Amino acid sequence: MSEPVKLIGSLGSPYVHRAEVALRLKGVPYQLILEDLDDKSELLFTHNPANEKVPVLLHGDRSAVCESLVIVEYVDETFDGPPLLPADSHGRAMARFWARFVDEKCSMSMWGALIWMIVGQTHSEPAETVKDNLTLQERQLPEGKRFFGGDTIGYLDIAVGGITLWLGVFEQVAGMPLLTEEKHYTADETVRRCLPERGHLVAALTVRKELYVGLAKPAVPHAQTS
Ligand SMILES: N[C@@H](CCC(=O)N[C@@H](CS)C(=O)NCC(=O)O)C(=O)O
Repeated sequence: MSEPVKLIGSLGSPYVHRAEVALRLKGVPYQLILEDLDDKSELLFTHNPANEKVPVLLHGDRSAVCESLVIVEYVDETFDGPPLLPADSHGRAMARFWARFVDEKCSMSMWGALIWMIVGQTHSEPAETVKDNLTLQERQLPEGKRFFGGDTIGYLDIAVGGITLWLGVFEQVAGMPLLTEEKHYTADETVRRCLPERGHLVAALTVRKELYVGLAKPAVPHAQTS
């Protein structure tokens, strides 16, 4: 019998989404254990003492695998099913580089952009940075293909997919367009089954809007709350 797979996650996390999509594309049954990030459990502290973040993958009695992209690679190498990373080493190097680029250059400036958008600064530096970096990353799409993985969803699609969904939600919360949302990834049936519900994301972010504006005040001159 195969060993049980458990995923410690939280509702609406783009990083947890990556791990779930990888497991689903590989056809691996898993149990999702939802964590309340405002009141973290002993399970999370025990299995990810390094940074106490989700997702965390538990496979049998092995030590936990943490970090969403590390999990995607682990799932790819461990389980049968369609390959997620390219077959050749150069393709793998490219996919890993651009996935890291998305995390380092897009995810962080995305939060900055959200704050600026909320306080009404459309043409802020972080928003422009997200736009420029995503445009640069999108150029990696193979000619005539829908996905970075070619005809099917691969590692880089998974890395970018959750982030673009969140950007669309940020735009909705801030009431301003920043980017056009990616359509192919979110149209995929496997992806759709574990996509965070958009209304839930919008509601969760809207509740925190005042908090973000508070955070923005020291950084953004003349930040407005209305
Ligand atoms: N680099 C990490 C980021 C994970 C992350 O930021 N997870 C958030 C949820 S979206 C979290 O656990 N936050 C809790 C905290 O920061 O204490 C990854 O790719 O897995």
